[in-house]
Amino acid sequence: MQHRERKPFPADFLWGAASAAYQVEGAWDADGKGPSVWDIFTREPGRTFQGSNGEVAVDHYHRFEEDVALMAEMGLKAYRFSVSWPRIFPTGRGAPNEAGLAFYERLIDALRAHGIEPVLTLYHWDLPQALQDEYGGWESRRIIADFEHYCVTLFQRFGGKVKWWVSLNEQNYNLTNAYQLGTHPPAVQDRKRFFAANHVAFLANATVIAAFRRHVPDGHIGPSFAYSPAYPASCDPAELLAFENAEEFTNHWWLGTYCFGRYPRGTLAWLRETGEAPEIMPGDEAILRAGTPDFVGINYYQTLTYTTNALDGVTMQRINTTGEKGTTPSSGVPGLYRTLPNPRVETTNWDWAIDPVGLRIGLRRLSSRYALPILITENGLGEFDTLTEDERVHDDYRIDYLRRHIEACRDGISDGVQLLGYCAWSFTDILSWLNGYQKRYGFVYVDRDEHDPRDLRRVRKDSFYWYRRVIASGGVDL
Ligand code: BGP
Repeated sequence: MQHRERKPFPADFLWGAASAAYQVEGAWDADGKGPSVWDIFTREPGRTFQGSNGEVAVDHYHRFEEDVALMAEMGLKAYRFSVSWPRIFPTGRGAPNEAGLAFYERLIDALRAHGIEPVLTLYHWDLPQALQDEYGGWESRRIIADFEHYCVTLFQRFGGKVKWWVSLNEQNYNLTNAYQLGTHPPAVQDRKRFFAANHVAFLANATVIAAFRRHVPDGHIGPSFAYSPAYPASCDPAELLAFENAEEFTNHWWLGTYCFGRYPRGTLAWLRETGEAPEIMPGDEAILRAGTPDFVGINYYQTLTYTTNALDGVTMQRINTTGEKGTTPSSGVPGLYRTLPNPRVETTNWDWAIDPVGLRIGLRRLSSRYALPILITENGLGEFDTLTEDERVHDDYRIDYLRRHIEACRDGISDGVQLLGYCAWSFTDILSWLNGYQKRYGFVYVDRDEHDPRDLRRVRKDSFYWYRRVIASGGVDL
């Protein structure tokens, strides 16, 4: 579609930036916080890039006022952050830790004092270790009640001040890493257990959305989904079919279940054939149907291109976590699909396709199929940055990436997509789960590396000033 005149961004568009507790806060055992699965996992040798962890991270826990002041200077309209469950319930349940709640209250109040809308993520992967030990975390239905208790505690405490909520962050990506690739805790490689844990996560997600309606009736809630729209490698019908398989299995398996409250039938039939389907108990579908979201949150970084994969073909492979370009292997599911590099698009040093048109395509696919508003909860460029001697970071490559993706948002809006906002990933530099501190995303540089937290000084990058102009002009001055 080529429009003679494109629509503007809406006046109340949420121009934002995002983060996650484990990646920014540090203070891993401060003020009564219990250990999360990531606190323990990162101590095991070989799990993360150069053994990096979030014990200090960028010390946002102690420096949030400075960070919020930078957000205000930038003119940010929204800030998406996550609450660390073990900060609130050190062992996952029981009586809340008031010091943990008080920290988030101070953060929320500081944001609101500057007119910045808080977007609160309930779960961004830092499960209390106690629940992993006690009943296997997401593998047990017992987590549903504990997760609901934790979420309702936050709804009751913050529901009057926070109107935008994200339920689970990237259930698809997190659990794929945790139960297929073995690269997130609990580092299992078992597809049957993967689909079982994923089913429990769906039930937990729907349960808290239903609870949210009772506690925060004027709020909005939805999951954040890691959306990599699928492309076929060619117009060969066999490759078209592989692409359809990928779009169904890697995207609509989750989005369809969230939005319609039932599993896509074809996908479920295939998993029954392979013996990997989750056990769906009487009443489960009613729970799923009663907890559908107000919006679809998407984390968009790249498209993926697919070709056919034989029944004895390639399996899932781990991603590039070093920044050595061209080291990502083909990854897939035998009998369904496997990935290929897309020769038509550039890639980052971590081999992620840079594809703003893919964002527009993805927005339209979801908008047409699910007829819900969409909130971009993450989009950004992870790259090496250089701090110059005169304390600058000339990240023109990041500006270029963001500009083209924001253009794609405007195209999507012009195509009829109801886009609520855009949260760039990330505000400050942060810990990348598996890639350490060298893969940077922020508008604000933080002076530290994998081994040395140095002084954690904040330095505004060129992209900081650029995004400030974008926001001030309502997305006109790109
Ligand atoms: C998403 C996560 C974020 C963030 C981002 C960038 O999957 O929700 O927490 O980490 O991806 O990924 P990475 O850090 O691997 O480059």
